[in-house]
Amino acid sequence: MQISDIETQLKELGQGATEAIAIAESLEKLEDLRISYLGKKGQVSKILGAMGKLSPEERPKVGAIANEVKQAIQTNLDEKRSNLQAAEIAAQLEAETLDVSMPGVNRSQGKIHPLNGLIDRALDIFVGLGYTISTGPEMESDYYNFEALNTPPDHPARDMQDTFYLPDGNLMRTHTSSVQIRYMEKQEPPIRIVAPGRVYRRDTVDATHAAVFHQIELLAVDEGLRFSDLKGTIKEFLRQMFGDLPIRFRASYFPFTEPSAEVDLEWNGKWLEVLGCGMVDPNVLQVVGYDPEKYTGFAAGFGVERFAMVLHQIDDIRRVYASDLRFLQQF
Ligand code: 2U9
Repeated sequence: MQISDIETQLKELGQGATEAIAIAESLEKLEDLRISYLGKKGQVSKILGAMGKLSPEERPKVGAIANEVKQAIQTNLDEKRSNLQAAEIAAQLEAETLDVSMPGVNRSQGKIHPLNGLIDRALDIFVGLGYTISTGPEMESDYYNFEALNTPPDHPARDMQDTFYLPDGNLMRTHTSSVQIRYMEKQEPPIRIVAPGRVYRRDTVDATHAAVFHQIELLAVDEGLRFSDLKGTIKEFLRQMFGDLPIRFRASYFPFTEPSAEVDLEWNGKWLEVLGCGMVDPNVLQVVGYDPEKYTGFAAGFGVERFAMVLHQIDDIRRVYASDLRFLQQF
């Protein structure tokens, strides 16, 4: 083989490479071309393999041309690669373009449930009046729920129809008064506590009755507490809760208070019953070891759902638990 043949072949190869690189349309294709031209077993190497047949004087000449061609191919490849990469990034940016004029995704913010909001408000008022919050178990013994609260064995509240009894003889508390008995067993007067929590009644569920509802109960025991203290406390609480509405006390009966009263609130021309209260029955004080000659107490209790229904004009208690956002978003 003549030196001129090798030269021609190298130049033609360089020409062909330039054309092939120019039309390559992907980085993969470009890599194939690089291997095909400049790889160890590539076309340039193949031509240079024939150099062995040339004279020692001719070899450097051909070597120089080969280097030139190699260099030219490499430069072409590099240039094309950066062009293809730029095009790839441009295409990616185009595809990922964010349209800032699109409407945003609305994530609605969570809110306090109206019942919890009301419980928080009521507790805040009592804490402001010097009361401490106290809680206790929802599953109770007959003793803490009834016996200690002066509720006789034949009282209707103890009936199977009215209370959820558990197979082991325990029951689901029907009021939070059991919390106050437990508290009094451990603490000496003076006491001022407020007991919020879930209570259970085996009742027919309708628009105004739920099997599970929430109560807040209040208890104060001290020397010299009188019915007027109870009245003042209730009046102040209702004033902070509902505003300055007319209220009235009506004589009533509860096993654990004597005397007892129910409190009504005049709302839109109607008297609505909102809570029960009374002076703690001396028998209850005796049971927890307080001297009824020395101490007197007053107590009050109300249903949170009933309060919410009056305050927010809700017609059916079941709405409060339905988790219907159309209802909840009104608060
Ligand atoms: C002790 C002694 C007495 C708590 C009281 C009421 C009156 C009352 C009802 C209101 C509606 C229950 O939710 S309701 O069904 N409660 O009328 N509760 S006095 O008396 C106590 C509490 C604890 C040791």
